[in-house]
Amino acid sequence: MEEKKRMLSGIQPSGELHLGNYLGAIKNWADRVNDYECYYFMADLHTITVRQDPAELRKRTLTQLALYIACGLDPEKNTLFIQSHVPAHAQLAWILNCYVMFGELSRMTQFKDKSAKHSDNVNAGLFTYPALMAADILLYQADYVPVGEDQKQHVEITRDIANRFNGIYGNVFKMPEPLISKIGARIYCLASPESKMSKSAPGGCVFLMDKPEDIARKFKRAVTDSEVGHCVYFDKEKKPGVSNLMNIYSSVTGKTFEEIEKEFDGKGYGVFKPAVGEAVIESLRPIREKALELLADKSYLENVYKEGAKKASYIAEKTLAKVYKKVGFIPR
Ligand code: ATP
Ligand code: LTN
Repeated sequence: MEEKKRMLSGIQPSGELHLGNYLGAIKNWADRVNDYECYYFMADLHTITVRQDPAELRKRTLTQLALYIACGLDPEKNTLFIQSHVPAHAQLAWILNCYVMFGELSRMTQFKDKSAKHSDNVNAGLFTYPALMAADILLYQADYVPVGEDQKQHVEITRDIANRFNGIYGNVFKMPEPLISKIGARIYCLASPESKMSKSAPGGCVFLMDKPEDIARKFKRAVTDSEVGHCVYFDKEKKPGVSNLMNIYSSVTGKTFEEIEKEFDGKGYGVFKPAVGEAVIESLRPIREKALELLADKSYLENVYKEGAKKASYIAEKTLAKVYKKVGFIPR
């Protein structure tokens, strides 16, 4: 039997998971479980590039694990783990830091954005973040990395690092490919649809743990446009708000843009916006309920992340040992 391809991805527990994370990333992960060998983790090492409250970080990491499972990532079929539980991530990151160039790191848009946003704390970890992310991916010899569009540049630098390393030492790392879904790839903020939905703008952000009435309110207030007739059709340039809502509606219902245009023909935004809200509420309801149920059973979650760390470490340590040998470290 042919071996399954490997898939790996992570999200930082630096804030609560939101609809952008779900439609851009997690939903696609859950859909692929039968065809791939899957590894998903909470990227807690990455989060401290920005100052975190320790108790909050612990709580969010656990909530994120509960939400992964609630979104359909069955721990029996996927390896779910916490990044800091597998020391090989930090160990390989150090090595890869010595194979990535200052100039390459300076060109990363996430570094430019985050250093502008947190100008009081432009630490070295924020700068070398891509070396840690490359380690995350290369340790598992992942074939595919399912992420939202904003992470494509990080997967590309991972490939550059892998290529450079392989060029010197032979075939050590598999070349990973980003996997970006067409529909949910970029969900925009409901309050200012020119920028991506992000936890740092909570007003226009729908969190997976939001109560139904909060979700309804956020959609009713969603910014659209003042075009005469309030017609629902897709035009990203002229109608970013409506196009974003159509994208969300399509992602949660599976309906095509043509079907959506027909459904709301002549009905206006007053009908369209609450309908999108309702569809989102219904698709998130079981996720929120399941997550709350799981969070009430801490020992179950503990068991999941312990098992996950064991399985992940086994693979990660094999790659790390190979790398240590290649660069010339004496085995213990
Ligand atoms: P921040 O608010 O700090 O920018 P974030 O909300 O973007 O963080 P990340 O941890 O950076 O969250 O992203 C986790 C995953 O979700 C990544 O794969 C990312 O590409 C995807 N993602 C994040 N926001 C969106 C969005 N608005 N639309 C689609 N995918 C998204
Ligand atoms: N950088 C990503 C989170 C992340 C990741 C990874 C994603 C850390 N390591 C490895 C995929 C594979 C982010 O900020 N969304």
